[in-house]
Amino acid sequence: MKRSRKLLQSLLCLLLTGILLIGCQNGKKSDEPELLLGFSQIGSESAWRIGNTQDIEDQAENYGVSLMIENANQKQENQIAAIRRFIAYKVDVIAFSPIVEDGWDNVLTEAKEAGIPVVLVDRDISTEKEGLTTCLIGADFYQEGVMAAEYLIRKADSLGLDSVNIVEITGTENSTPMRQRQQGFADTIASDSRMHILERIDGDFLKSRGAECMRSLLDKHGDDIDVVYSHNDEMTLGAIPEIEKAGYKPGKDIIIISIDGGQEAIDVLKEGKINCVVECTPKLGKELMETAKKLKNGEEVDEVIHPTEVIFSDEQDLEKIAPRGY
Ligand code: GZL
Repeated sequence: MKRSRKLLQSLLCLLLTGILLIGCQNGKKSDEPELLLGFSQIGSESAWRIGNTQDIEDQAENYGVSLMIENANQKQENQIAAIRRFIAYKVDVIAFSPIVEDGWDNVLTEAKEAGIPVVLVDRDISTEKEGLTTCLIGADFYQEGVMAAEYLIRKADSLGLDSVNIVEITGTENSTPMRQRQQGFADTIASDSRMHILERIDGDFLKSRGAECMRSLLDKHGDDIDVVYSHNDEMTLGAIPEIEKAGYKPGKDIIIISIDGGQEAIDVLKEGKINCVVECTPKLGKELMETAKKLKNGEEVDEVIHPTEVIFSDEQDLEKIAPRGY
């Protein structure tokens, strides 16, 4: 009898310890108030986006944050509707990645009037109104454009080129990454008389559009194209087979510059079919959870949080690139 009571007591202790550990493991102390975060995600248009969603879900788990996540399937109206649902649900914090910069004033005014702080993730908005958002957590896209152009200038120097014709496949019209990657690149090549932009075409960050755009650019400019500057890996990966079908060697006959740094593009970089990939990390979840917790506790938050980013290019030992995780 005594033995079975002892056994029962030790089993109970083990069970209790297990429960406590799970509670701590979630990063939320048992006495910490629940934090309900509503997040509107643009969609699943790229490996970058899918990686960003996964990281936010993982970090919500790690930080013990209750996450309501809605996928807008590339439609601004779906994001606006989701934000309205978060307001009705009285979440503690709203976060979203705005597919385009304009058109948010009304719904963000409603969030402000409801006393719910809003965090921008990945992309920015453009507004005349004050105080609609608290913080922007995302890449310095302008600097990404600068790094892409600086690579091209070094590449032109190393090849001894005296004229460089560029076609640019841009991301979603009026989105922050599209605007700033274009501006950073343009400003950096502006003083280099060798550089000429033959044409810019909107690929909407999609692989299928990247292929269509490349076909059109090749039909129009053919042999004149020296460089493709693509605003994301998906469009680059769509464009490369079209370049090969047209009889050109990507990475050799045509210099290929891309942005994001997902595993698939890095593998193609290692094959020598892409020359440079500028990193744009999708791993913004940790900063989002820490910012949301600060807002919940009424603490000050930084206005802008930029992750550190690098470039991967044929100037480096590519075997040293660690697995990318997206
Ligand atoms: C960049 C992000 C962009 C990626 C694309 O932070 O907004 O959107 O570069 C994604 O892959 O579609």
